[in-house]
Amino acid sequence: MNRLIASALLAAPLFAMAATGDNLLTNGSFESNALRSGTWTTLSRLDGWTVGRHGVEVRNNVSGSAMDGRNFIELDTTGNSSISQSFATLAGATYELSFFFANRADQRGAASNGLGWSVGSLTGEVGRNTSTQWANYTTQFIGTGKPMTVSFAALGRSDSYGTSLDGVSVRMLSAVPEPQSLALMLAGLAAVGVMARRRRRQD
Ligand SMILES: [Ca+2]
Ligand SMILES: [Ca+2]
Repeated sequence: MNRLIASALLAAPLFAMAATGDNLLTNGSFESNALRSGTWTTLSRLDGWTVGRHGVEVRNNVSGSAMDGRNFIELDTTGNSSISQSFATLAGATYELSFFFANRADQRGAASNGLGWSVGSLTGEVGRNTSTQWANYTTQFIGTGKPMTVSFAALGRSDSYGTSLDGVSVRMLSAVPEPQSLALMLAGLAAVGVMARRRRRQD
């Protein structure tokens, strides 16, 4: 019985899932630039992001519509480009990267499309097809305790037509136990130990 109580006390702080946290990324939905509907622009700087050699194409209701808000981006601008952003992490905490991707209606086909992503040491590819529907991709990773970087890069033929990206977020799903939780847990274990000793004395 005491072992059960002790196990429960130990497990509680470790499995307490925090409510899905705030987006740790700045400008993850690419809404920082005001664009009129039906217009687009290629920028060499983008709020929150480090932008690759060929810039970033921001669009508002051109060759598709945003998944979230008004703006979305594409990384095959005048050629295949990239963006990246770093964020602070807690060692051992679980995080989730989530983003949405879709191909243009006026695309040049699967060989021209595709988006590579990476976060920490994880990498992958999406969108190497002709689907024009927004699709969601999520992956989980563990914080290193140091700043980590999320990045995206256009794949496929570098021909100024590529895969669109919107709604990028990194959220902490569960933290490591907080000092207060650990203190409570240790106090609980001490109480269980005292009760066990008393019971043994009574027996
Ligand atoms: Ca957006
Ligand atoms: Ca392309």
